[in-house]
Amino acid sequence: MPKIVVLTGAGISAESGIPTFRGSDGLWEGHRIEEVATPEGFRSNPGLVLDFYNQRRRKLLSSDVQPNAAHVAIANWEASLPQNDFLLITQNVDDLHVRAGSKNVVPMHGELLKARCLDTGAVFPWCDDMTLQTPHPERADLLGRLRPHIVWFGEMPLEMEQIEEAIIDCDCFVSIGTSGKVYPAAGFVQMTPRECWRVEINLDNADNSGAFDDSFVGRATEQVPRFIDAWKQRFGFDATS
Ligand code: BV8
Repeated sequence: MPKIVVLTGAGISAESGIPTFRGSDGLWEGHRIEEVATPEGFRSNPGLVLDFYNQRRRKLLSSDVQPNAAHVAIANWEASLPQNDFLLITQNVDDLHVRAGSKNVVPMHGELLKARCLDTGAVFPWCDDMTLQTPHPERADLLGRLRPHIVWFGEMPLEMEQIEEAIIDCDCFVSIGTSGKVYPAAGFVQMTPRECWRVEINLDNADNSGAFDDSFVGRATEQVPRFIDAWKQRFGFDATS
């Protein structure tokens, strides 16, 4: 049974109304990446960083942000396969893949709807705003000792061992909606075995497009279902399933 690894980036959530990172001249909702997505930025201005993530968390929790047809197509594809043959690695910190029904998901850059204790590293579900006055969920006497459970630049992404184990052994690696600019995710395609089918689905060329065998160019909601049909034909699966 083919082992499939899917890697997604901000492009797969774009049609759900979540802005991509490099869509608008590299600014991130009006901020430079260094000031809002690095440990240094958090240390020098924690209030600004907490507010940046509060804005994104509120937007994610608003009713106008829902999983789109690409998230759903991937979840249905996974559901049609044996459980251990499919791994979805996402660089996104939204929960749209899980809300669409995906099960085997690794959020390698963390999760917007989780908080982390600065002192113990403990992680908690988190849907509210987070400020410097926010009490610790387990220690009400501790204020402002939380950070977003997000992997910032210069920090080690999560579950790298599980990720690398899956990639070096997969028969199909498909990268969806990522500019291929951020490592180590952008280097995953280079770690695939020689006989792996490497596919890129993107609105336009990414920095690492040359490393893929085939490209499906266009919006994820259109191209992901097209790709899955092509995968079913290539691996002899009934296209109607
Ligand atoms: C680390 C969380 C080491 C924050 C993010 C070489 C090797 C290793 C590291 C490095 C290296 N060179 C440099 C580094 C350091 C750095 C890095 O890669 N820098 C880049 C800028 C050069 N990497 C790191 O720091 C990583 N950590 O390496 O640790 C280490 C070792 C030992 C000990 C400690 C540490 C950590 C990186 C994680 C940073 N955090 N996110 C947050 O979300 O708030 S990264 C951030 O950018 C996002 O999470 C996202 O993952 C990432 C990339 O963005 P994309 O998802 O690709 O989005 P983008 O907007 O760029 O592109 C969207 C694409 O979609 C476009 O191509 C567009 O055309 C397409 N699209 C748009 N609409 C659609 C569409 N496609 C289809 N349909 C559509 N509708």
